Order: sequence, then C-alpha cells, then structure tokens
Amino acid sequence: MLTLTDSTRLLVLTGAGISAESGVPTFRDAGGLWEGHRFEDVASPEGFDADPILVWRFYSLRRRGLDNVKPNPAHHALVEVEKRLGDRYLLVTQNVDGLHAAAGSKRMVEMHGNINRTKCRRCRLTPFEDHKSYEELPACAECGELLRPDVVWFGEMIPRDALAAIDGFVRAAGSNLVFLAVGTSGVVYPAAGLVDVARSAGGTSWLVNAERPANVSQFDHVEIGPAGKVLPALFA
Ligand code: BV8
Ligand code: ZN
Repeated sequence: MLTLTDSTRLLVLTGAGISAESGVPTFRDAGGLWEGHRFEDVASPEGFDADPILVWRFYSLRRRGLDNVKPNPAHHALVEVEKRLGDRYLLVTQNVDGLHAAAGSKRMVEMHGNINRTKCRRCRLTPFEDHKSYEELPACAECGELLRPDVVWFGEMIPRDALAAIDGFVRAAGSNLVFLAVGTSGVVYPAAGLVDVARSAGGTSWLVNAERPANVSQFDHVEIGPAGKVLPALFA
C-alpha cells in the first residue's frame, strides 16, 4: 500500500503499459518493429527524411487506432490522486496517446510529445489537428515544408520545459519524494533514468508493471500486475 502523507510529493512516470487496458498496443507488443523496420529507425528524424510517407503512415495508423479508445481505471486513479495532492503531485508521461489529458490529468508533462499534434519541420508552426490527411503527407500552409508528428523521436532532445518541470519538482521534494513508475519497460532514456534521479534525491521508488522490466532492481517496491487493477488498489 502506498501511503500518502501530508508531506509526500509524488512524481509519477507512465509508459505504454498504462494504456494497454484501454486497447492501445504497447511498443513491446509490436516487438519493436513496424513493417519490418526497427521502431527506433521509423521513429527518428533520419527515418522521416529517408521515407516520410512510411513514417507518416505509421503515425496515422496509431492515431486512427486512438479514435475510439478511452482512459481506463489506472488513468482515473491518477486523476484522483492529483486531486488529493494538488501541487505535491506531478505526472510525467512517455505516452503520446493523450489518454491522461482525456481522463482529466492537469499537472502533467508529456515528455515525448503528443501524436494528435503536428508541427512544421521548419517554422515549428503547430497547425490545428489534421486528422483528415491520414494518407498523403501534409505540407505547412506557411512555408510549404513537410509537417511531422509533434513527438520526440529517437536522437531528439526532450523539450527543455519538460526537463525543467521534472528537475524543479524533484529538487523541491527532497526526501519527501515518492517516485512511481507505471507500465514502462525502462529501456528508453532519459525517462528510464528517472528512478535513479529520484533515488539520488533521497526519495523512495515504486513500480507497477505487468512484468519485471529492465531497471526493476532500481525500485524499492515492485507490484507486478495490470495497472488498471493494481493502481486503484495501491491508493485505496
Ligand atoms: C535523447 C515518442 C539526447 C514517439 C518515444 C544509442 C544511439 C542513439 C540514441 C541512444 C543510444 N542509446 C541511448 C540513446 C538515447 C535514446 C534511447 O534511450 N534509446 C534506447 C532505444 C536505448 N533516447 C533518445 O534518443 C531520447 N533523446 O536521449 O536525447 C540525445 C540526443 C542526440 C543523440 C543521443 C542522445 C528520446 C527518446 C524518446 C523516443 N520517443 N516515443 C512515439 O511514441 O512514436 S520512445 C517510446 O518507447 C515511448 O515513448 C517510451 O519512452 C519508449 C518505451 O516504451 P514504454 O512506454 O516503456 O512501452 P513498452 O512497450 O516498451 O513497455 C510497456 C511496459 O508495460 C512493459 O514493461 C509491459 O510489461 C508493461 N505492461 C503491459 N501491459 C500492462 C503493463 N503494465 C501494467 N499494466 C498493463 N496492463
Ligand atoms: Zn512551416
């Protein structure tokens, strides 16, 4: 049982596993492959330069797959905890599926961007959602450059304001920090390194995951099981 006291400052990191029970496939389900390409190759600037249509289709299919998925009890459990803790709570998600926002999460950092937003490669303009253009590659109305999904690809920097928000929260928390990771395989950095950041700040670390992930030994407490079941019980 994760006890929240009046001084607890809770930092939550979520990955694809928290959306699995909503019907969103995780990266591991795809075995890290998309049409025979390594995921890292497709979700990278080089991959987009090499074959923008393939990458655009990869994201269009994932976006289309989100059309009728809903947040699950794990997403809602985090919204309840946020209401209880207020500014002593911060959610950092690796997910680009927008389900945390749909569930009502407010104090949230989308450290890898959001698949429902596109941006221009050159003028960084972020046009309105362009759900219409699933197949053909949309171009920027301003400068004609190709548009791309507004997500952080492999080899790209995490947005500075996201890193600053995480850093500020950990610093302010000190040993009152409780770090909880949910549904992530702990292989992609810097997200996978957050548990180490939390430990060196003197915090305690919890993991809720369907199986023991790569960085499981870094966690003080490990709860193996589906997040939709384990998370609501963890805070009961
Ligand atoms: C960076 C957005 C500085 C896009 C994603 C060598 C060469 C080049 C780079 C590197 C290198 N070594 C390290 C790096 C850095 C690289 C990296 O870490 N690579 C890995 C592959 C080794 N990182 C980066 O490039 C990052 N940027 O470092 O900038 C820099 C700059 C230049 C050069 C070097 C460094 C940027 C990384 C961001 C990539 N973007 N997503 C998109 O979504 O399309 S990553 C994507 O995969 C996710 O966002 C997530 O972060 C990651 C892993 O996914 P998970 O969320 O963990 O999901 P997964 O399927 O893997 O696991 C699901 C888990 O849930 C499983 O454990 C499963 O058991 C569990 N589960 C399943 N069902 C349930 C469940 N748990 C509970 N309940 C259930 N029901
Ligand atoms: Zn432009």
